[in-house]
Amino acid sequence: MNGPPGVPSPAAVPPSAQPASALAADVRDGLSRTPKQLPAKYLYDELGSLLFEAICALPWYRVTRAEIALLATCAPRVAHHVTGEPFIVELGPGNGDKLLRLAEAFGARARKPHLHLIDISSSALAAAEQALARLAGFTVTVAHATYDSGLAQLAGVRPHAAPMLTLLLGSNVGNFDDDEAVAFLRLVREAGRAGDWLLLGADLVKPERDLVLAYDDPLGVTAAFNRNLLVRLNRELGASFDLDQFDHRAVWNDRHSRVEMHLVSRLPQQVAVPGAGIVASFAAGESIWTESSCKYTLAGIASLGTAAGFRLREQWLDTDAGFALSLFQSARG
Ligand code: AVI
Repeated sequence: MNGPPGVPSPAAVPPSAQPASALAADVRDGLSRTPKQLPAKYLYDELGSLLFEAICALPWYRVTRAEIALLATCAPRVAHHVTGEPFIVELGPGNGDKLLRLAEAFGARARKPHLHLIDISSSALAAAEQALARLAGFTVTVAHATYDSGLAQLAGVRPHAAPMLTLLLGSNVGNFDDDEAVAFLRLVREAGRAGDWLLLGADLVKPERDLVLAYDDPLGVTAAFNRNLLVRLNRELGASFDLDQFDHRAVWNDRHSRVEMHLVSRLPQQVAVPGAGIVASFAAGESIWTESSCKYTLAGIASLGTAAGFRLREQWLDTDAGFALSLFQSARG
């Protein structure tokens, strides 16, 4: 989602549906700012999505594995709370693995939940749909859309009487800054009704060394994920970024409780980006800020939900990996 400086989510516009002009406008704007920055949503072209999947398998990036393990404990409790024949929406389902595990906890019901996937990546939607095909009796629908537009369409898709459970997992919320996160969670709440549910996965503050290793791994996968953004700009906007002249850097920003990813220019240079109509000048050591990943305390997660109009109902914690799942309910009246 987000985080990236001022961007709502890794979800914004599907790469395939992304008009070149939107990318061009964002690049023109972002590279004219001080500090230079680019929306993190542009990290997720086809190769970027594959690299992110590889990141999730790295020993140093524990978010995905911790969340999947925690789902085993929490899914039956979620199913206990969310009664009836729910409409379950996942924002950014990835390969569908987490939703599959959660949905299995509802499997004993005579009337199965309706699963609805919203993602900017058509390849992720296809993979998730395939994974969920294993579930017998569940209806699965997809929206190839940004989170915002997918949420805006929900009223027309959701069966009238169904309680809604929205999943925002994988610490995607951390890619927003706190104000953006509250605004986004409010959007989620407003897309539903009083009494609806939100399951939020969020990564916790942990020792700086572990955080930096998670975003600057010894195999260089995260570096490739970050630098692939320059590959994309070269391909889609005819830019002339020399990959050898930009270093990946991950830094812990204690004041804002976030890991920031940057691409740092090794030397003074000018880079033409014809598709955006600019030539960007870099000083040696000057960076492009490409992503922020906020890290939370349990109380901080509760406050985000409360500020957006939710009430915390239950929280599950992996103390070893430092990860939490929180079940919120939209406040009534
Ligand atoms: C998608 N998002 C929650 C990931 C994160 O941890 O911020 C993206 C990521 N960037 C580098 N590693 C993983």
